[in-house]
Amino acid sequence: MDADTVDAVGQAAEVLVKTSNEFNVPGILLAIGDATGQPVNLVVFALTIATLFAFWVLTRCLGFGGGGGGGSSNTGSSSGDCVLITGACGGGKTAMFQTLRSGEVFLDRTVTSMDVNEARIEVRSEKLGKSKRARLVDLPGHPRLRAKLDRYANGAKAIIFVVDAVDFTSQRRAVAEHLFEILSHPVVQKRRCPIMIACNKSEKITAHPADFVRKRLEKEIEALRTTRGTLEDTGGGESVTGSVGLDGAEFAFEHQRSNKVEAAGCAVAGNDLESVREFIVRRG
Ligand SMILES: Nc1nc2c(ncn2[C@@H]2O[C@H](COP(=O)(O)OP(=O)(O)OP(=O)(O)O)[C@@H](O)[C@H]2O)c(=O)[nH]1
Ligand SMILES: [Mg+2]
Repeated sequence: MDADTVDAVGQAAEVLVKTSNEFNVPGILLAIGDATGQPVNLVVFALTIATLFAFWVLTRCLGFGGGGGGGSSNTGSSSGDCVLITGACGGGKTAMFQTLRSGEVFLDRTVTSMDVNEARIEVRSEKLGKSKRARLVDLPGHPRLRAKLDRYANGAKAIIFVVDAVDFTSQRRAVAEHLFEILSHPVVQKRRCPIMIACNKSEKITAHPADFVRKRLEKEIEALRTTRGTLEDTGGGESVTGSVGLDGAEFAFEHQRSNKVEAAGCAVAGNDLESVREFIVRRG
């Protein structure tokens, strides 16, 4: 239950207490009992059930208990039309999700997401002159919450991997490990999801260009592939579920057989998200 729901329940409880203080509730119940010819405890029981049902209908209508971002808590697995927004903590996934959803720049968030945000929205690419309805899913970047990918991968049509293009150099190893997890994910491979590396915060003068990020990630993934391969050979490592890159060749995104990978710059700041919108319209 989120803070809004807790507030709403608290307010409803206050109203009930106030109402029962202001009105003679036992007297009303006795009157209903007399009028219907039913025992008072049966009337109380029926009223309680009716109140709970009404409260349940109200909470569903107001959309409480959804995915925290104003959508259903459905994983979208049946329709297979989700565009997953993933990447390390602080890259700007939630800011991007909220901005795409509302059309207004959202840069307020400073806390790390603990839950998934989900919403079905209309995305328009001015460059393509086309729109598309897509279910966007913002997954938390914290390593302990990354298992959420397993829940949503079945419904994934495309993946946006958000990178903080300013802090990229210091985070490149962790970013590459996360991307490696996604590239080797058996469901992501099976579904042949196209992946966009969205190099966010590009409005900053210190942001690295998308091409730099892409090449650097290729190098890091090559290093990971080598160490993980060596660990597996000696029986000491976790098994990697799907293979990444081509055997006998240095890792390059263009060798990725099951997933097409592209990289582009963007900035939630200034709503400079055309590259992301275009990707969603083309691939989502
Ligand atoms: N300068 C700049 N800051 C941005 C941009 N996009 C997001 N931010 C800021 O980056 C910080 C992190 O953004 P979030 O959207 O919370 O990051 P996240 O990827 O959802 O992080 P987790 O939920 O922890 O995985 C916030 O302070 C945002 O305001 C951008 O384009 N430019
Ligand atoms: Mg977030």
